Amino acid sequence: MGLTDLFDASLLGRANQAGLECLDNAGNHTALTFGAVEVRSNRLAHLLIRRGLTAGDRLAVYLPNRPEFIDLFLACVKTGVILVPMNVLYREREIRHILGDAEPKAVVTSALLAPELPSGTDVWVVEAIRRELDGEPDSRPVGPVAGDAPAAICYTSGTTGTSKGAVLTHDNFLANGTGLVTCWQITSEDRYLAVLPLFHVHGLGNGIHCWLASGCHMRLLERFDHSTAAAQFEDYRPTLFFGVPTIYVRLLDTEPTRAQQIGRRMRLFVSGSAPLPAQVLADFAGLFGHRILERYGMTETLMNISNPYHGERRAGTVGLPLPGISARIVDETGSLVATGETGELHIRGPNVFTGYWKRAEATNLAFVDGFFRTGDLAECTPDGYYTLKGRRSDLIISGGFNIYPRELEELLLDQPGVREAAVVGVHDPVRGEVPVAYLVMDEELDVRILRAVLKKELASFKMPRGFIRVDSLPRTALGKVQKHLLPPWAP
Ligand code: MLC
Ligand code: AMP
Repeated sequence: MGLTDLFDASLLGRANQAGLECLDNAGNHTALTFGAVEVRSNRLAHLLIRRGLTAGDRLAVYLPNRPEFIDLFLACVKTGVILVPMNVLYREREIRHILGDAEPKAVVTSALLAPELPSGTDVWVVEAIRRELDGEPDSRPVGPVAGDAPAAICYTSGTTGTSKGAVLTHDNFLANGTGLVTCWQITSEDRYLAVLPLFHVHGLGNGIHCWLASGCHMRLLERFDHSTAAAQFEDYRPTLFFGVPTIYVRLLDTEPTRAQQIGRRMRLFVSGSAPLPAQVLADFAGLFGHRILERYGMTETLMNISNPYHGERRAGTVGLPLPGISARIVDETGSLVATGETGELHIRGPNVFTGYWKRAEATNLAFVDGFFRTGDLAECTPDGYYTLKGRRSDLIISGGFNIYPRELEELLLDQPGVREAAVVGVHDPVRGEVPVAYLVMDEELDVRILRAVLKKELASFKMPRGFIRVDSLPRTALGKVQKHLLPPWAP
């Protein structure tokens, strides 16, 4: 069963119902029935075929949240073309890596973002494509796509610093979507306010799939804007919301009477992608009258573990394994740890990806006994609740976006005068963590020049907040940098 079979209950079964509303930053508004979503994606699917794409080809997308993103995702689902979403904050160096690796036939983008793409890329601009679509047929283009066919390649930073493409199949997304709809009791009565970027699995794998699998109504915003967030809740009156912890921290600024009113209409707030501090959970419950449901996932596995909808949503934990998912915690030797002890979390289930694109060795290393090695450390209570206890590898999560220190360190070492570099994550009350760079320099450090150079090479969320000059990096006898011994940084 491919994803269209799952989505048909909405795309065909609710064709005349209002399904989607999109609002961009300029205030433009698009309202579509499920039937219109079906037809728009069918036309685009025909256009892909006419332009020579067939099942298994890759097509990259470099777009913010807008209706064309959804059209493109569905057109790929219907034709078997593999979608390669790219973060719109990525700059040319980061994009070049993904395009070189995934080798897409083209990149679909907007007129505004097109100049960011490396020269020589086959670029399709949505504003230009739109004119051609009117001539395409409204009907479904090709036959069914098999469940084990790849649906998307989602890039995620590996410990090596360069990102790897996680190949996710139709079955992976299907298992994830149906599991979440069931466990979080999402129905066609829900109203889902979507603010997360569709280029990551939180917005795409959870948001879009829960919307289409349940047939609820979705309002899609171009992005989350904390200055207008409360007004969006008041205007749309959602019942369902997915966010990263930074978003919940931002929502704590809402005026109490407005927050209570918003809370009265809401059914469920879900948080994930980064740790939700227990204090934020408590403050949010006090303000909005809702206990946020925290869950845990990864690009490679989609969602794994979730606090229950009914039952205790336990602060600091990510809850219990979702249906069909096995979790285990092992020590350095691969043996299961005793209950309550910390070890590496392994996951097995229909949600787990098939491997990294064109990286057999990395894929081999990522699996053991059929389990995916998440790299996250965890412990489990006797009643089955999992708590994440950090990561085996270096990873900074800032506002829900991942930053691998190694990528920044390699880039810093390429700069003239930089002899050694270490990047660490420092606690930040809003973003969770922010990166800070420690540098051993040959020359005087001119932070302005360094910042200007890095700005061209890095997505904005990866830019170090501080650059600190040190005489040497603390190292172990074996030469490994001891990051915890670096001097503290204050903004
Ligand atoms: C943030 N920015 C964006 C953006 N989000 N730009 C374009 N599109 C977006 N979607 C940029 C801003 O322009 C700004 O850049 C900077 O980020 C901070 O913006 P802000 O307005 O101060 O935002 P803030 O209130 O702090 O909120 C940021 C945020 C964002 C929470 C909206 O970090 C975000 O969308 N995070 C979600 C990431 C996500 O979906 N992760 C899931 C990965 S999947 P500048 O240049 O001014 O600094 C995964 C698996 C799992 O992890 O378990 O889910
Ligand atoms: P990504 O590589 O973007 O898919 O990010 C996946 C990582 O995000 C996981 O390996 C975790 O380290 C982290 N993560 C996701 N959800 C949570 C959560 N609820 N609490 C803590 N960390 C999380």
